[in-house]
Amino acid sequence: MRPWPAPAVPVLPGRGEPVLLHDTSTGARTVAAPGPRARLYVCGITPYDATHLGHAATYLAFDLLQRAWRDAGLEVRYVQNVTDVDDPLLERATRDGVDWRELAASQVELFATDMEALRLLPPASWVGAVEAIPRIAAAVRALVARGAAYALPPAPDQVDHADGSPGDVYADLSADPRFGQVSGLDRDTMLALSAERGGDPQRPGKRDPLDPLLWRAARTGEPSWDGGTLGAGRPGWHVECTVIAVDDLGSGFDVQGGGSDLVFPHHEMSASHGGLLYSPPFARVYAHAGMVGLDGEKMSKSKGNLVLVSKLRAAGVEPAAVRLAVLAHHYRSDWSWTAQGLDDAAARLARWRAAVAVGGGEAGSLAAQAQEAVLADLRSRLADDLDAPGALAVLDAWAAVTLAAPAPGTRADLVADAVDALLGIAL
Ligand code: 5CA
Ligand code: ZN
Repeated sequence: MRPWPAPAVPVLPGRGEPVLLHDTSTGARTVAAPGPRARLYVCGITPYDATHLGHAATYLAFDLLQRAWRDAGLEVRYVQNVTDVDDPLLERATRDGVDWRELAASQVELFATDMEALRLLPPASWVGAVEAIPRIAAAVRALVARGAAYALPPAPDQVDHADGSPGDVYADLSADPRFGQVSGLDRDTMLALSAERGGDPQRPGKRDPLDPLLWRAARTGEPSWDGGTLGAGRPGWHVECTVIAVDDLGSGFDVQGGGSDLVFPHHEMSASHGGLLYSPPFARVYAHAGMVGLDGEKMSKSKGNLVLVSKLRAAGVEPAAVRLAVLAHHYRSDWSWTAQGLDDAAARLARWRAAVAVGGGEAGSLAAQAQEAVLADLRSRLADDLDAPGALAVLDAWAAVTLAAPAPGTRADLVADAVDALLGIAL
């Protein structure tokens, strides 16, 4: 897919610090990418509804990471997928009487527009599941060939159940000694989350209730593709991300990212497939953004309690204010979107802009030194597990001092560039 256009990113003097990130799999902070290249995969949208603030917050977290990496001199390669064929998308299309491909295409388009408005760095490679199906099918066949996957008997509702085609194919988790290392969860929790998040632990005939679907045999009324020896069908969700990530970034890439709702089963299973298909580990670090809610509930397409980026834009809200409202929360915390948070962000943006307009000064002056200190402090806040609230506090303090002793007509260009490059906000 063609990604949205990239925003301009000013190059700052000096260099940022190596970025430390909390790794879900170890619970410890670690250097996110030792360099000189940084390879990032972030799980993309399932395009059946418009971008909500939760999605935006997750992508913003990894946008901050990339900006900090670039500032630290790393060459960043960023890949994102689009889950453009999946049960929820097909169900929504059927419910609304639209073609699933048209629904996906329209939502992908809207997402790209939202991302561009929010000035998110686009992925170098933006890959739809559908376009990757031949490669995914090959990976599933490879798992079957090495005894790490098995087919169930054909299901009665399969299109070709009578002609000897195999049934649905599942990964055999007992083939993977590393299974469980990403999430570190106990089995009961895994079972509960599997049922909640797209798994089918109740399905009879599986060797282990947790075994995830790799290939779903064709059903009447569902799209399907030729899977070779797998028969006609479509891929399971986790193996899609495994293949799309490793094909582009190579096994052992630096950071696998997404929201915390993906820790289990999605990232656990993707890592399991990846570890068996290629040389382990699948990724070096697993990083997860907290869940954004509305009125105390997780914001989700299925619950319908959404604040849409596109609606806010249509209502005239400045995207920079949306960005700042999100960045007021640490990426790992769970938080709720509020109108007050947006008002606060707009007020903060106005204060920073007023300070930039009067906060410059000659080289060597106190005002110039204050700007250099801001840049150093922003860099150290962001290198510390992307502490955006800490970065905002640095700027608030600078703005307060600057506005108390303004030098009208002197623009604080260094601060403006730093906020633009590191936080993605143009002042
Ligand atoms: N297509 C899959 C990933 S392969 C998927 O989870 N799609 S999604 O559209 O449901 O979510 C897209 C991204 O937004 C994922 O990284 C997900 O973890 C994140 N996300 C979803 N809901 C929220 C939320 N309420 N708060 C924060 N992040 C969220
Ligand atoms: Zn994914």
